[in-house]
Amino acid sequence: MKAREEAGAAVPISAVERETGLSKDTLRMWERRYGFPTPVRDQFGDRLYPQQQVEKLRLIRRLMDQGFRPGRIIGENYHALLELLNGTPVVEEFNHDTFVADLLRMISEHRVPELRAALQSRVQNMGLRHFIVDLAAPLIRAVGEAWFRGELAIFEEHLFTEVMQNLLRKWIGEARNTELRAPRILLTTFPNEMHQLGLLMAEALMTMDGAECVSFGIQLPIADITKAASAHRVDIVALSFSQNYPRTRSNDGLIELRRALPPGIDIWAGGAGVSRIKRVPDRVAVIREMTDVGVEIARWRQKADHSHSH
Ligand code: B12
Repeated sequence: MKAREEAGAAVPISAVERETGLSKDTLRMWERRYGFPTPVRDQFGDRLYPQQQVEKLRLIRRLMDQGFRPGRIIGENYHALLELLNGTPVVEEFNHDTFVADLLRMISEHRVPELRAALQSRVQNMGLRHFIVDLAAPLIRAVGEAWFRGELAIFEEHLFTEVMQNLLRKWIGEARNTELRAPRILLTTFPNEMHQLGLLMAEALMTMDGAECVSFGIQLPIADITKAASAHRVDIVALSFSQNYPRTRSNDGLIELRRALPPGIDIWAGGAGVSRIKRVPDRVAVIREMTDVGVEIARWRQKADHSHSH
């Protein structure tokens, strides 16, 4: 039953052979060797291929006609294959894990200019948005883990953080060239939260989305956040909490800040320290994924437009 449900508009192997030009033998061999395609079975045990997989096979076939080896492209998702086929700037040689491993080596071998150049050229290649959403977080996490395992010394981790912060600030400056408009967002962390990379990454995305950011760096006391918010007439206060930040303190702090801020100012909280909390204080928005920053900004603008038109 399950197999049939999953199959949807699935087709037998002979139809796939006809539609894609890939032989039955090839299809079975790929399944064994690469783990794709993954046909379901009908009640007689024969293979049935979901339409989605047939579509992907069709793309793979077309790329093979252009000279790509199946082993190189079969693991890519549909979207990436489509990009390859359309000849968009090719990311095909790039592997996230290898890149992260290379960078860790540069850090531990103290090759700082090379580290800087590698990060810079990655951003040029994949664009700042992709870099932040897909690569910066796993990279930072890998550095944290290497440090935790004792593979990186504290000074090496500090230097990496410094390099990343300087680059992020430079990229934020460059992104600021676009025309900025509402919302105006205050960024900071609560006292005792010293981790700043998440905040800078969020600031970069917000700036790219055209929001006007006013960052106060880390550790602004709650009373001062309130004062700064009104002095700078911000629409949103955005805070970052690392994994390390005590839950009770973030919760109490958010409640206190919510009480102190005028109701018109929204509070956004992000970072590993809040993304898993179960009970979010009232009228505080938790942003669980970096990619949601754009969604939240769009939602805020929609809300603002709506209230203006009334
Ligand atoms: C660099 C670093 C430091 C530096 C920070 C310097 C600086 N200027 O930033 C220093 C050396 C100061 C430091 C100190 C400490 N650190 Co530290 N640190 C790190 C490291 C490597 C990166 C931290 C970071 O910036 N992360 C923030 C972002 C990148 O990660 P994130 O919280 O998952 O957030 C993601 C999203 O939620 C989003 N996001 C984050 N903020 C925001 C905000 C908004 C508004 C939005 C929309 C989204 C968003 O962006 C991220 C990407 O997806 C991490 C490793 C790690 N896994 O993060 C350890 C790590 C966080 N540190 C850790 C620890 C233990 C400490 C110390 C307690 C060590 C000590 N014994 O002194 C102290 C605590 C200091 C304090 N009171 O805050 C542990 C925490 C473990 C735990 N579960 O509690 C980690 C995980 C390392 C590890 N593997 O053990 N640290």
